[in-house]
Amino acid sequence: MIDQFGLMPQGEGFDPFSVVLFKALQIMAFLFFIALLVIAPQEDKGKVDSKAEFIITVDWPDNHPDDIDTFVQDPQGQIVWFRRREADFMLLDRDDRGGINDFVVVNGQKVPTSTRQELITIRGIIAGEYTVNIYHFAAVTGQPVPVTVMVQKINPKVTIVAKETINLLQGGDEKTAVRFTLDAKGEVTETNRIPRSILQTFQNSSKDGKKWTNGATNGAVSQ
Ligand SMILES: [Ca+2]
Repeated sequence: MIDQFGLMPQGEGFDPFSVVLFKALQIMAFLFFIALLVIAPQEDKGKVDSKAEFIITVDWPDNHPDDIDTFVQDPQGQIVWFRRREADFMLLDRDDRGGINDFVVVNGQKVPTSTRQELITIRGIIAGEYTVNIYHFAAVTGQPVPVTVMVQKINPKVTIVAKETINLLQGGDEKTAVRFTLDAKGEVTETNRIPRSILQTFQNSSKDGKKWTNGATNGAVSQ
C-alpha cells in the first residue's frame, strides 16, 4: 500500500517492523523532550528580589584590614551610620570593620570572610536630596584605599544612579561619593559630587550644645 505512491526504494526489502520501531522511537524521543521542558527548573539569573527602592553599596578591596564607614543623610536631615543603623526609610545592614570583625569563631577557629562591604537600603520615597559620604575610620595599612560606591534604583527595574571609585587617603578622611535628588515619585532628578561633610553636622551640633538625635554626642570618630 505504501509503495503505491512510489516512495519506497525499489529493489530493497520493506520491513514493516523496522518502520514501526523507528516511528515509535521518534515518538518516545519527542515525548522525552516535552517532559524535559516541563520538569526543567527555571533558570535563575541572579535576579534581586528586594522590596527596597534604592540600594547603596560601599565596597573596598577583599581582605583589606582597614575600616571604612558609610554615612547617608536623607532630605529630612536624618543620618544612617554605624551608631544608628536605622533612620527614616534607611537601613545599614552592618558596620563592616575590616580585619576587626570580618570573621566568626567556629569550634575555636577563626573563619574569615574576604568581603569588605557596607550596604544601605532605602525602603521608601522622601523627595529631596540624599548625601552619601564615606569615611576612613581605621587606617591600619597607612595606604590610600580605593572605595567603590554604587547607588542602584530598584523599581520598576534595576538602574545604576551613580557609581564612583574614590581613594580615601588616610584615617579621618571623609569624602562625598554622591548626592542625588528624588522627586515625589522617586525619580532621580539630579546627581552631583559637590563635597558636603556629614561629620561636620555632628560637630556643629556639639558646639551648639545640642544633643544630636542620631546618638552622636561626642562626634562620629569614637566607637
Ligand atoms: Ca565600617
